[in-house]
Amino acid sequence: MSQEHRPNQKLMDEIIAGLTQEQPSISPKFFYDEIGSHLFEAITFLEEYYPTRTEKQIMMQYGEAIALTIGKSDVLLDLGAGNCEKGSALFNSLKPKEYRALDISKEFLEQAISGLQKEFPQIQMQAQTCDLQEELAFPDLVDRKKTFFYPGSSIGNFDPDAALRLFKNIVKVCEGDGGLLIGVDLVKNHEVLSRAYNDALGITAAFNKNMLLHLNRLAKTDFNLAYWEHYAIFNEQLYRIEMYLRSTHNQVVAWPGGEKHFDSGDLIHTENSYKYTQEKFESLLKSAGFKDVYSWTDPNHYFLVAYATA
Ligand code: AVI
Repeated sequence: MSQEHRPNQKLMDEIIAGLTQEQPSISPKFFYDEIGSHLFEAITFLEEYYPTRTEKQIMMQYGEAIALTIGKSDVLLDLGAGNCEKGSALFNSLKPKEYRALDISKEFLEQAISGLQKEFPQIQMQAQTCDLQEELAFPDLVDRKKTFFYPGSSIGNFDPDAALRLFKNIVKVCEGDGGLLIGVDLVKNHEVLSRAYNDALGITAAFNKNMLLHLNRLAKTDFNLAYWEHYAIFNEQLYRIEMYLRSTHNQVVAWPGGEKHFDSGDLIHTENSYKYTQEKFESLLKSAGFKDVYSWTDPNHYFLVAYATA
């Protein structure tokens, strides 16, 4: 039986607790079932969604300078590694002795690693399950120089307090050596931001709505996708894109042992995607305890790649 078909009481409780709040909200981690992961990959190819290709351009243009700044590292720890494509692109320049791929699901990582291991037999590779909301600890890597890698502006999906907690945790685990290489999306023209989350093809809408299918399987809810629509706006006060699912009808959603009424127009919050100015992001890294911060950006100043030393 796959993990998905085994009822997981903890996840069910988390989902129902989120749905029954006054402002219903579901964690963005529930986007990423198999279809959701493919839809996210499709998003990264959209003309409107500039972050992925802009980060790649920065990494290609400044790859050498970035590698020189980082210097030698024993272990490359890839946070939210997914298919390991971005992490493995650093192997030739950083030459790590060991690669540790971390993500919520180990199954997916192991597949990616087994292919990579043949190409890079000299690098010791390991997949590890990891929830970045929880405390990170690597007792087997004490005294080894660690480079953490967190690309794609995934940090934007944490609120700034949670981002600060994660950064402090990384500083602690680095034990005064190594650091963090991270990509983050910058504040920009609101039209550009809004278009990136409201693409004409409707892939982001499908990505958002697919979460309901995932919830139907995980929590046995009976969401009818025909009664929900994608809604994404830029919150100018909080510098974040907010994504919601909006009810298009008066309706009742039921699950074993409960139900909730939604009026037409009611919202379920599904994601925040924070955008930073370069100054704010660098000062967030410094306030977490990183010593020096080196930054690289693109000519439009759309995206930032930073290396912070622990
Ligand atoms: C994964 N994360 C950085 C994406 C973002 O831009 O916040 C997720 C996403 N949501 C809608 N489009 C992309």
